[in-house]
Amino acid sequence: MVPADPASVPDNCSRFSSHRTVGHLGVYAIRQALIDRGLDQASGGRLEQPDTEPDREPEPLASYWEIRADNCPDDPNPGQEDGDSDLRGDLCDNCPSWPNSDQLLPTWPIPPDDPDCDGFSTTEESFMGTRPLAACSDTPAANDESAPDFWAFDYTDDQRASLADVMLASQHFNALDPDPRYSSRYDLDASGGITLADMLSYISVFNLACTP
Ligand SMILES: [Ca+2]
Ligand SMILES: [Ca+2]
Ligand SMILES: [Ca+2]
Ligand SMILES: [Ca+2]
Repeated sequence: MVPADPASVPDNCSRFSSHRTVGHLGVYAIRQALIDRGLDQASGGRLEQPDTEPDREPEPLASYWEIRADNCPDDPNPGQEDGDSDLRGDLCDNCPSWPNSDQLLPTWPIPPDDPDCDGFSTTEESFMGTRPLAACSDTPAANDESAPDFWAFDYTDDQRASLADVMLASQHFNALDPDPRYSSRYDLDASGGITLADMLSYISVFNLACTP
């Protein structure tokens, strides 16, 4: 038998190698496209490369690059921090301490530096002694949770700004610091007195709940 011309024999190894190279080039091209669309591994948690090499076989694309949703697609946040666990990263969450995955805001005004979106800035909450990173008491049952309060309007910790809260505040009405009846906890506008302005501030939230 006449030996075959080596040049005419298909080289399985070369074809296989070429297949893998083309396949990997495709993977890298797709990966680059993902990077261009904001899915970059530099920000962490976005693209992962599992160990695929031991079997020496071409890997399906899906297993080669596992793609996870980025909780802040437009901002680099390698740690993917999400303090309120609403699947929006802290960096791009309009209320990072209030679970609102739809990013809808409460009906009351939100001042600057109000991460729990309860209508009071961290400075105001520090003055009143409420929790700046938690807007709502854990349970709707009244008076079953210890201080400090969560929502400044809600003295009864029943997750609602109601007549019961206004009645409690009214016991301190017209008390000016240092009157013993004065307490910064009831001084919602930090004016140094429990005045009509503090009572009237309930109008915008009356009978509303603090739950998202
Ligand atoms: Ca969040
Ligand atoms: Ca949130
Ligand atoms: Ca607040
Ligand atoms: Ca209440």
